[in-house]
Amino acid sequence: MENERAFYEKLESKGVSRREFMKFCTYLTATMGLSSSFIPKVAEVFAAPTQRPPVIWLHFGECTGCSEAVLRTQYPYADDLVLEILSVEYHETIMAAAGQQAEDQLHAAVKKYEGKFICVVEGGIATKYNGAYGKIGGRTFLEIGKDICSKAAGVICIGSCSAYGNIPAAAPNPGGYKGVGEALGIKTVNIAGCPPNPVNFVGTVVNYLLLGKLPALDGLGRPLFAYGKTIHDQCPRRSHFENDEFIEEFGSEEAAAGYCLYKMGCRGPETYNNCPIAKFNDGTSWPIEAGAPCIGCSEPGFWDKFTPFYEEL
Ligand code: FSX
Ligand code: SF4
Ligand code: F3S
Repeated sequence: MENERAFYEKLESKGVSRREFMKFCTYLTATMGLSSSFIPKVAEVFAAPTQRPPVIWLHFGECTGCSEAVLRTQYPYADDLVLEILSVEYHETIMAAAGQQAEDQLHAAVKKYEGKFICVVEGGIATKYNGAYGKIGGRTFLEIGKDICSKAAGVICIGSCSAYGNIPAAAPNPGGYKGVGEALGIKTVNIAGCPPNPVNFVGTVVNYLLLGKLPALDGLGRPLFAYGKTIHDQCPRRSHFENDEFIEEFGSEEAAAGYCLYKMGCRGPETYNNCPIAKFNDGTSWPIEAGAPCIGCSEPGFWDKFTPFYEEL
């Protein structure tokens, strides 16, 4: 109770009312595919956390856009997410330590929480030439991945690079980059997308804290609540060529169909993600709403599989 009061006071000091917070919890609960009776329980995960799972967050071959996306989650504020519902023990981008000090912290955290920590991984792993195409502190990504992921309670791949290889694995891929699951031969939860939507990461973590288990996954390791439908199935532009009113508004069936970006190469019909519903930057917009065709960033084989992007499927 005391904690809860302090939590809401802190929110208010940041200009977020209790009402806005509950709106976020409603949105998150719906995104997670849970019934509205879960809204107060979801709120409690943030307001009165009972457990803070230790997290070790690794970076391999990537652009750090995934961390950028999470750090820009308006609510929960990154510091709340990082410091209050998770106990992040190591994260190169946001930690103050560097060099040997950072390495020491990593090894101390792995030792202290062995078998108990969640390993979040950004970026793919170079596998050719014993992993020579990617190193930190004298060790290859391959060595680090083998060592640390094998000691974790579970591995969450954030972004398509760690999930499936993505841009680091694009042709000609001299370093032999692969996704973490494939490179290490392990099962991972994959929050796909380049970048992924932070709400899908937050939803996965909250699901774990709330129900004590990971959400149901598809055959590619992606949480079904977020990746269960194609972009096309949920796309508002689809209605334009299927709805008589739009056809009338646009003057002809052809003009209404032109509003759809299919002929510009849209990969929405083959891409599983919840962008049309979750959107980005606090629901501001998403690629197709902004006029850009979906390029299939949450699918295995992206980037190569979908290029040239402007060619019709
Ligand atoms: Fe990859 Fe993430 Fe794309 Fe970038 O770390 S999924 S290149 S947005 O940053 O890994
Ligand atoms: Fe489908 Fe893309 Fe057209 Fe939307 S814009 S209806 S996702 S093809
Ligand atoms: Fe990616 Fe397509 Fe969404 S490109 S961000 S899956 S609309």
